[in-house]
Amino acid sequence: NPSRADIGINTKGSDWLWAVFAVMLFTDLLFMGWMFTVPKGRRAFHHLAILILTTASIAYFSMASNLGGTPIYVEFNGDAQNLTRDIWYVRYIDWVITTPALLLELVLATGLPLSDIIALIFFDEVMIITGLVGALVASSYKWGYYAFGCAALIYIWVILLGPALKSSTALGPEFKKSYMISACYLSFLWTLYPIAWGLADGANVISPDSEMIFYGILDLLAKPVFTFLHVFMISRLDYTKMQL
Ligand code: RET
Repeated sequence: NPSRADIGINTKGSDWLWAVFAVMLFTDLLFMGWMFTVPKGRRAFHHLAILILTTASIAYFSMASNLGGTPIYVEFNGDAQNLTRDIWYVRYIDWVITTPALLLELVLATGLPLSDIIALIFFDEVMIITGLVGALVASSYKWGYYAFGCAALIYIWVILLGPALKSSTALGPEFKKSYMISACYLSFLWTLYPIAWGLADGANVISPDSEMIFYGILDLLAKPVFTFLHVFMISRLDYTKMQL
């Protein structure tokens, strides 16, 4: 199947990536402007959003320029047929920086104990790095890495639904409400990432172009849309209670 040997993205794919790049950069600049309107002690969540959107802008700049991917041999039905697929490793470099920052956006508004925050960040890193290594492995061992990554994501949910929910509840009903909205939104979106991985880097059943559209929509919802929703909601809360 020669189409499976296609690497890289076509012009349309690249136009889409430039569009995502533009949104990331534009919303990044909006956040910077917004940050200057709030007092210094209330800027932590803006800072996180800015580092998330800056990282995403650079990652999308790379992918739109057809950089940050590399052809990797892939197996079909256990046979090494000398076919390759472009693995976009720049995505994982983006995620290893931005996903811990997204989790911090969420839990720093809950007063979650530091020990739980450390565990959360560690499992997030396990999830992303196993995803990267799995994507670079040609044989079916890649699914072993994927399983470790999924287990780490499950542990993240356990912390979000257990201790983090408990801490936000202790801060008061308005904290609990905004936490629940952000946590449900984030948890739902994050389940779609391993599905995209399974279809793209894992089973190689969707083309890199379709992968760009799938992850691109997810990244827009998980980065600019999430950070704006979240920071708007928590700007109405009493920051002194968060013990930042
Ligand atoms: C991988 C593969 C290994 C198993 C799991 C994954 C989950 C990735 C997630 C990524 C989230 C990315 C975000 C990016 C920012 O916009 C690494 C795909 C579970 C949840 C939110």
